[in-house]
Amino acid sequence: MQPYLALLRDVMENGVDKSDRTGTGTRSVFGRQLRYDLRAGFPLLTTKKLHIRSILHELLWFLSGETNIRYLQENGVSIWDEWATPDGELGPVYGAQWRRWQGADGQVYDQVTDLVEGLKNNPDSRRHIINGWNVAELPIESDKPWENAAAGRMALPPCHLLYQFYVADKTLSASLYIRSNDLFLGNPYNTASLAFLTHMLAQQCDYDVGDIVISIGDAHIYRNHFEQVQTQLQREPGPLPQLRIRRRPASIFDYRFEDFEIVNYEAQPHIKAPIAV
Ligand code: DHF
Ligand code: TMP
Repeated sequence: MQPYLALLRDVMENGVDKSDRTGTGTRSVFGRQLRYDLRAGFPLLTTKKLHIRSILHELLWFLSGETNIRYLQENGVSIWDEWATPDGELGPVYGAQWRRWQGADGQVYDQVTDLVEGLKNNPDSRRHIINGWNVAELPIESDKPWENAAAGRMALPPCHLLYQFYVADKTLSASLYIRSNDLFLGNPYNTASLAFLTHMLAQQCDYDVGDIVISIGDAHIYRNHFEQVQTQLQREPGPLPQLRIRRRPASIFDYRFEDFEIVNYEAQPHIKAPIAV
């Protein structure tokens, strides 16, 4: 996780102080890339304990096509609570675009099913993509996420919006574009989530795992996270844990939370930080 810690340092030292939609204020840089070799271990932060439950349930929820936070709440995950309507709606966010992209032709497109088919049957393709940036459903009503969701639009435009996969030598790599990244809270979740998804797809297609590459547009640290970032930068990272998947589910949609086991995750204590809404 050295590239992550180096990026935090880069932003603190070279970033520009900016105002932002939430009124919190950030320090940010534009255009950075982080790369992790999944063969070297599972890229979970060791300088701060992460809530693996939240990360995994969120990913299973995306894959199910759900966009109501009910499933998350039933599983004790509260990471999307602040953005939803009182009914738990988030509008057509990730799950909707991944599984049910509504074409102008009236057709409904399941990008995840198509992706798995493509990875299996046409590995050399340069078109293994999942795109969350559906222009017709972006929020336009308001700066308040729940007001957009109530109007049937996305509560937030997708942050992790473009996934691309690559197969060479029977090894699967993944690349993700994140347009806006909260480096202290969001980025460690985004990295682990992409790593889980890459392992699952590789298992389904009988490939080994290769690299994950994360490209970030606006890479920022919120002003009210500066102290937490300094604490983290004083810590020494430890060895990475490993992922074990206990069985091979019938499809990419059949994974359950209990199928995943993270072994040897020895992280330093959690560091609390307020989230900007
Ligand atoms: N808004 C902002 N300002 N930053 C985000 O990272 C963000 N992420 C969203 C939605 N909106 C966002 C979705 N992902 C937490 C982490 C990721 C996330 C939402 C919330 C978070 O609060 N993490 C806490 C622990 C919470 C938990 O897992 O129960 C943390 O300390 O990591
Ligand atoms: P924005 O829509 O004004 O860019 O605000 C979204 C904020 O949420 C921004 O700080 C980035 C952060 N974020 C992540 O870093 N990762 C995520 O996965 C999500 C959903 C949000």
